[in-house]
Amino acid sequence: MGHEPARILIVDDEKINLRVLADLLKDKYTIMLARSGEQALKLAHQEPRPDLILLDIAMPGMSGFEVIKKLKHDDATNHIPVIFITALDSREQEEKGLKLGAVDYITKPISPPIVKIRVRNYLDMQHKYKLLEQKANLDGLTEIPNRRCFEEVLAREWQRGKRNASPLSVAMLDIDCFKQYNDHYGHQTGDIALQRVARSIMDSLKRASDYAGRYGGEEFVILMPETPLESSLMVAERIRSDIESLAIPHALSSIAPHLTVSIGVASTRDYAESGPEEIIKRADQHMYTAKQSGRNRVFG
Ligand code: GH3
Ligand code: MG
Ligand code: MG
Ligand code: MG
Repeated sequence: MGHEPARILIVDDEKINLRVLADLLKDKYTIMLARSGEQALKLAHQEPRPDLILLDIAMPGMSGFEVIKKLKHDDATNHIPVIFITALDSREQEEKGLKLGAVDYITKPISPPIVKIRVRNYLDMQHKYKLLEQKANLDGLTEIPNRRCFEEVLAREWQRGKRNASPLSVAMLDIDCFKQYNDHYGHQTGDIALQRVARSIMDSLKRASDYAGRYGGEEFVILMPETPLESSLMVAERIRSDIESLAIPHALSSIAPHLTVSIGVASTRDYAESGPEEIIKRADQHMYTAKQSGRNRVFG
């Protein structure tokens, strides 16, 4: 999140309510305002997304309850904490609001200092949550996405490819003779080589939708949505040759005097007949074929 001020989306059909809340919070936060549920949903989807939403319930058109339902049903917005700020002060309404996933329920008239403190507390929590989420998704050594995160993205891209009937390709990369590399240069130098390989893979990817992760020890995986086999083979070849161009010395390699990798590539053929594990399996088999046919090459 850096040190940018947090963004708060305030939603209320009455201008005066928006003004009161905005005045209260504008010194410390970036404020976005919406006068209706429809407008709120639009702003919640805009990048950068709000870090917190203060949501009125009674509004003409879409009510706050409908807004939170939509936010919670959407992967892009369901992580954003929502606080209801409302004149509806019955227990049933409060229960309903919290059941729908709001983190808090504040009734009007508000107490400005208490609203300020609650907002700060939820933003602190949100910040910690984001840091933890980042840690859970990134590989500690190479700081690129880890296998767990990759598998989540793969599952999502698989569904999207299936929906749009668009091709999806996966490349599985394995460093050649890496055991000997560690034996000769030591584990720490091996770790540095892994970091350089990860960086090089990221640098070789040109499309924003391409996605790379560390799959295992010295294995990396690249996901290329909307990419047919021929193009993904070209990407894989660029990744391979970029890594070779790093010219990381490898005295004990049986392939070359520098570090090389073997890559297997697979593309979806039939979404109906298989799942995401199947494309990984094929990419892996092709990687072994690349190994068996001499290493330092792409097979697909
Ligand atoms: P091949 O060309 O067939 O892939 O041979 P290889 O030696 O690379 O394959 P093997 O699977 O036998 O060895 C993989 C090595 O990768 C062994 C392991 O010590 C090393 N390795 C795995 N994870 C790490 C890591 O995090 N850091 C370091 N330095 N080495 C690692
Ligand atoms: Mg209202
Ligand atoms: Mg391996
Ligand atoms: Mg290897």
